[in-house]
This record gives sequence, C-alpha cells and structure tokens, in this order.
Amino acid sequence: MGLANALISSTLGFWRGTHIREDGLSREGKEQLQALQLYDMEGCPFCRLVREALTELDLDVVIYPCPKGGQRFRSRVLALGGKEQFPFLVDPNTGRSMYESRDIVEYLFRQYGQGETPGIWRLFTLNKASAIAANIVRMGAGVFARPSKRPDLMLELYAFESSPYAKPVRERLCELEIPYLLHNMGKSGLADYMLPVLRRRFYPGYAPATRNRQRLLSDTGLVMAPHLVDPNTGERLYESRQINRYLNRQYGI
Ligand SMILES: N[C@@H](CCC(=O)N[C@@H](CS)C(=O)NCC(=O)O)C(=O)O
Repeated sequence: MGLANALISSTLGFWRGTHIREDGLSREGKEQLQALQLYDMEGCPFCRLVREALTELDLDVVIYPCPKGGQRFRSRVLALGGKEQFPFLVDPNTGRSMYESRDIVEYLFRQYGQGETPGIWRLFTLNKASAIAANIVRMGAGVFARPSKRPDLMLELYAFESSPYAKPVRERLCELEIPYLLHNMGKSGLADYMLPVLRRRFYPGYAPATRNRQRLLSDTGLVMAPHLVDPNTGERLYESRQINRYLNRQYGI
C-alpha cells in the first residue's frame, strides 16, 4: 500500500502521535523507566490510540503483536488478563495491567504526563471515530498473521506513531508477529519537523532535544523514521520499503 494512503490515514487520525507533550518526568526519571509492554494489533483503532499517547509522552514500549490468527502472544494476554482483547497494557514500573484504550490512555497521562488527560484527548468518542477512519483506509493491513520465524533477540524500531513511512513497517512486524522495542521519537522542536534529507544538508547543526533522536543521530548520523535495528544479524536499516523487504526475507516463511 502506498505512501499517499498512509498520509491520508495519518490525516484522518488528526496527526495525533506526532508532537511530544510536556511530561511529568525528568530526563533521568525517563531513562530509568522500564519499557512498557503493549499487546497490540497494528490495524486495531483502539491500539492506535494507545500508541499515539505513547508517542506524545515519549515513552519506549515493547510491542507484542497479536494479529488475528496469531499464535505467539495471544495466549499470554488470555493468561494475564482473562480475555483476548487488544490493546492490553502491562506496566512493569507499577505492576499495573489493563484493557480498554480509554483507561490505558488516561492511566498513561496520569502516571507519566501532567496528571490530567489533555483537553483534546478527553474528546474520546471523536478520537475513536477518527482512529477507526484512519485504519479503514489501510484496508486490513496489520490485522492478519502471516507465517514467520521468530527472531531470537528483540528487534528495535525508531519511529513515531503518525509517520506514514513507519506505518507499513509496523504493519509488517505485526503480521509476522515479531516483537520489538519501539523507541518513540516524536517531535518537540521546529527543526524536528524539517524533512530529514533537507535537514542533514542545510542544517548540519541540528541538535535534537529528546533522547531517542539524540541516540539515532550519534549512532547513524541521521534522524529519520523508521529505523530498524536487528541485533540477530547486525543490520541497521532506514527506508520503509527496504525494511519490509528485509523482514520478509529474514523472517517470512
Ligand atoms: N473498548 C475496547 C475495544 C477493544 C477491541 O474491541 N479490540 C479488538 C481489536 S480492534 C479486539 O481485541 N478483538 C479481539 C481479537 O482481535 O481477537 C478498547 O477501547 O480498548
């Protein structure tokens, strides 16, 4: 599915999951956090709302994909929470786990944001409708499992929720049931909004303010989403098409 379609999807999602909000944590506090765990289906609008909030709160999260027909993580959700329903969040920092996107979003802002759920996020019915519309245009991508080999080590993905380039990669990771540590890299300053290739060329002094962007810059010299790191093979890849080709080749059956 093309880029235009992913752009329409992000627009229907009102570009939630782009800009980082003021949070209630110091930088050190954030670095000491254990990554949250989300049992997720990429093509599920309710999961999307949770991932959007995670980007806005600049939180890292391990995504356990649970597509329909998936064999790897669905039974774990059933054992942990009592039903196969997604999203299901586990927070190892507080010992809390929960279903229901609205409860999860409110919990995240209470625990890791300013306390109050931000105004726009209180329009939950509207946000749900927009997330449903945003997912419909993806026509079932990121919903159904495909046969795959399970990687030994956890892959890592640098991305932010509304990135139209990251969307097809997350869909493929979900379909292949590949768990991954998602390093959220939402935007916080004007320079974060420049196109990466132009920024690299015309703004060599770019100094991002957030930790995942800083890490990407120091590791690769480029800050662009998505970026996949596979510790099983040592591969580090930019470019969504190349990443998906790699995932199919390496882990598809
Ligand atoms: N009210 C729930 C609805 C969650 C929901 O219906 N999720 C669907 C996926 S979009 C689900 O878990 N379906 C069961 C399945 O896929 O097996 C929420 O907002 O989190």
